[in-house]
Amino acid sequence: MKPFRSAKNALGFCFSIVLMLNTQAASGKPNSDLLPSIDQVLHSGLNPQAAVDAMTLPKGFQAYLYASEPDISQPIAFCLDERGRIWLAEGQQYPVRADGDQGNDRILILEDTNGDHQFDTKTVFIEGLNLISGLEVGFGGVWVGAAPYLMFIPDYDQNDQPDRAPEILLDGWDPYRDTHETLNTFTWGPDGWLYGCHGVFCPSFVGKPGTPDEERQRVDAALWRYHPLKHRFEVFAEGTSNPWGVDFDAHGQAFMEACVIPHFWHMIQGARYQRQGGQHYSTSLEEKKRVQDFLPENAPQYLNPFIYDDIKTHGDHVHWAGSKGPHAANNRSDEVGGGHAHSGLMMYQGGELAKILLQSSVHE
Ligand SMILES: [Ca+2]
Ligand SMILES: [Ca+2]
Repeated sequence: MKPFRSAKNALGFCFSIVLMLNTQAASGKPNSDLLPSIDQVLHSGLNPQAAVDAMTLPKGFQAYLYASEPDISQPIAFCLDERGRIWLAEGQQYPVRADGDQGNDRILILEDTNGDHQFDTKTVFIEGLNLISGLEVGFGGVWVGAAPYLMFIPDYDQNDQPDRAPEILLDGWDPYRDTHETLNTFTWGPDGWLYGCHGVFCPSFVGKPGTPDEERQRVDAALWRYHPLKHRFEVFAEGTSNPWGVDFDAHGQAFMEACVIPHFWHMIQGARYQRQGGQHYSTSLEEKKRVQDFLPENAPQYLNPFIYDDIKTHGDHVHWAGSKGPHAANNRSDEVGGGHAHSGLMMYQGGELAKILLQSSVHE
């Protein structure tokens, strides 16, 4: 495994917060003898290095602690540049956007200059961002999601400082409702477009600044993409729940993860997928007649005559299947949704392993 991949895994592990809620303490009531024992979370509360040491890895893999608190704080997104450096967004402002455009978020550049798999230099690229939720580097600068904006911060001279103020490319991303679902997981696709995810309970109406309401693109549970040169924006596929992870396999096929409902999805351009809630906005004419009353008055319509049904999950198991039924675990951890949230996905197809999926599962 390459060091950068190892670093990404280690850092991704640090992002996961393992917190076990004791239902007895939370409710103030004694445990019923009828209930099974509370989950034993063996590795909760470890310091970052101990947590990495406790990881169980596939054969041939190694994990290293690349960065942790107090050197970084509230990491909400990161990416790698062509030099193997990590660009990391600190989301201090989350979950509430500050009034105005000035917030407390910043972007750091972390570099391992001596090859020991730990960062040893840290550069502050920019401060004062507000509700940052995604970033990617490329085309001479940094692409930043900070609702209500998708921005580009140029660094053409590559001195690791912005050449000028951020340029607002798109606005209309909802900065108020469920801010953990807004634009995230910026990833370059094999077609050169910038891909990103968007969740289900914070509908956005996206367009270039000044775009009239009726011409804006509704984005609400979706995989979207933006062309960095032509500056075109579109929904790639609609549906799922709160996706926070997308990657492409060696054939260029997109895969996305989502929370609560089934977690793994093969994303096909123009397709429509099962939703956690709300109404589809990509509809057939017949469906449009049926859901018209539920759509906001200013919601643009996207008719697709070839929609016949929702595409379902491509995974063969789920981590959380609701609080009832044969897959409801022990009726304890699932009461707070343990195992139903995910943040980070990578398709790995190197070495002896033909194809594996690395996925972060967040327990709360
Ligand atoms: Ca180092
Ligand atoms: Ca610069």
